[in-house]
Amino acid sequence: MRELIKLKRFLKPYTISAILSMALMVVMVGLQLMLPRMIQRIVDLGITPGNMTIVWQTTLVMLGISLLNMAFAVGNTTLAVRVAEGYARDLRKDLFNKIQSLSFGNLDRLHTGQLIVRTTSDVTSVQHAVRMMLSLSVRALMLLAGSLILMFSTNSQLAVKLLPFMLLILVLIVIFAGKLQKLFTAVQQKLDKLNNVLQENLSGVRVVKAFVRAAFENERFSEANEEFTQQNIAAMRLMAVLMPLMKILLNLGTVSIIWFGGMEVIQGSMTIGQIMAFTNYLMTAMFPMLMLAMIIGMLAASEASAKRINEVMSNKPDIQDRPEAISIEETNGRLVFEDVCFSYNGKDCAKPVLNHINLVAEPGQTVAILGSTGSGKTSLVNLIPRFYEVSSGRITLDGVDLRDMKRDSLLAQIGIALQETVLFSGSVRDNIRYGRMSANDEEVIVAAKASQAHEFIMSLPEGYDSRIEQRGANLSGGQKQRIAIARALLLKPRILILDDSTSAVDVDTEAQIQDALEKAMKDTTSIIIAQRISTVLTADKIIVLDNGRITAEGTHAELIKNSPIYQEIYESQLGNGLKKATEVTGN
Ligand code: DCP
Ligand code: MG
Repeated sequence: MRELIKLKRFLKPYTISAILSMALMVVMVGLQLMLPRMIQRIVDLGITPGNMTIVWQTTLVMLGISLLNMAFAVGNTTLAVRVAEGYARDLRKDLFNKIQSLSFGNLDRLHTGQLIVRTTSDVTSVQHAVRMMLSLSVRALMLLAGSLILMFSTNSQLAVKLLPFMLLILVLIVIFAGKLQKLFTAVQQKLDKLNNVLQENLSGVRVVKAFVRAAFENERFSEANEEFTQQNIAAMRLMAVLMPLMKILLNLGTVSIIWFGGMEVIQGSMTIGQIMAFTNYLMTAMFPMLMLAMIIGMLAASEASAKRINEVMSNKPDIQDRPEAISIEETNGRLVFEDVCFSYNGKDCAKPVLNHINLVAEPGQTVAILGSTGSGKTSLVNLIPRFYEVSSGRITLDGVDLRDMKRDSLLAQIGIALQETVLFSGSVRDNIRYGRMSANDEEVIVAAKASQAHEFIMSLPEGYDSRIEQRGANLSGGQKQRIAIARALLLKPRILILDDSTSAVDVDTEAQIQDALEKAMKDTTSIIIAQRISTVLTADKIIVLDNGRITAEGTHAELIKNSPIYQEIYESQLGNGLKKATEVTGN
């Protein structure tokens, strides 16, 4: 219950509806508890003395009460549903907002697949708990207490005789509730496992097919599926035992009431009507107990869900604005790394991914970053928009530490095309405008022309209105990259970051993109990560990263003369050209 209680703040806006719904429930239970009394009245004062007036009058009253109860039931359910649905909606909204507020570091630790389960089925499960609490549990507890009290007030001697019997039922129910709780928790765990297998498989379905692992994956899925099924069957089996057992006990109860009560009737100390009321109260008391057992069992599953929701909720974004952070409006775009060290596990610089990074990018300059895979290129550029925070040292923009700026205002200065191109389902136009939906068609076309995307977009059946499928499934790698570059350019940023954004584009197109960028982004500080050396030839500054350190820095002409590592890369990529180039620089 602890985890569920932590989420009670989401009920707050619905307090009035919740209280109203419970109040209706109280009235309903009260009315329901009156019915056995009426039966008693019909038998004792109507049928036995042969008074028809009392019989039909009381019958009419009972009918009225039943109808009234039905109306109240509709009201109660409507209110309870409204509370539970509103609660779930708010919870989902908060979870979604929370996830949006998290930084890259948080997201590395929470898995996207799990986040989907948490915002959907976990919320639904907690919502069920709320509904059960609001309607069933109140009802069950009240019916139980009410019918017990009324049994005693009808005939306390008979009630006392039945007491051991009722205790037996209670003990049985407690035992069953404990068992059910265990079983439902296990069901939830198996469901989690099934979900995990499913998610991993679906997100990697292409790889599964490419490596012909379908049989293996089927096996894995079947296993999880079977475990889930068996666990469910086990839970249901217990319920299947519980129901008839309760029926037998109920019948035993009725028999003993008639046995003990019958003797009293013969002795004249009890009426037939009282016996009938008694059996009715017994029934009214039994079913809530059964309900409670089930509720307790199911709460276990909701508790597990609540725990996982709370796990997400308790995440604090790794990166937050300092209270004294300033908002930057205009920048020149002078970017300086001062002895930056960075590691993914926070402040610890013992095993850094980047170390002793010193780098100056002047306004309007193009800085190219070369380096083998895993050398830290992406990590380095991700520090500029503060996707991650430096572990030590600092990065400044126009002399101001990035951490002293409001992050939104910093991001407004930066256009970035991430290494992994992500497009959203929607039109080509909307994908390009993603960062600035107010851009007009002309601006979109200018950006698309600069990234050499205009031509292929125009060749699509509906041009800029053509639909892009989820994650850009209907485009080629190079097409996606060019749309991603256009998206970054459209922001007219002071700082442009392209992380290997032309890796899937052919060399000629890449050269055209560079030409266009040079013209369009004259005042922009550009940081460009590249695998191909041809991409970086014209850069104002080239740095070579190796194992998280800058091992060479300079223009192409300087590096080709002084840097063995650069010469090596150059030779391996443009082997034949090397002689020519050295000849040129040699002369
Ligand atoms: N790394 C990590 N956690 C992440 C991302 C990366 O621990 N969320 C590690 C993996 C590498 C190192 O950091 O050992 C550098 O990773 P980069 O992504 O910065 O490497 P590159 O961008 O240089 O490599 P590539 O050319 O493959 O993109
Ligand atoms: Mg990278």
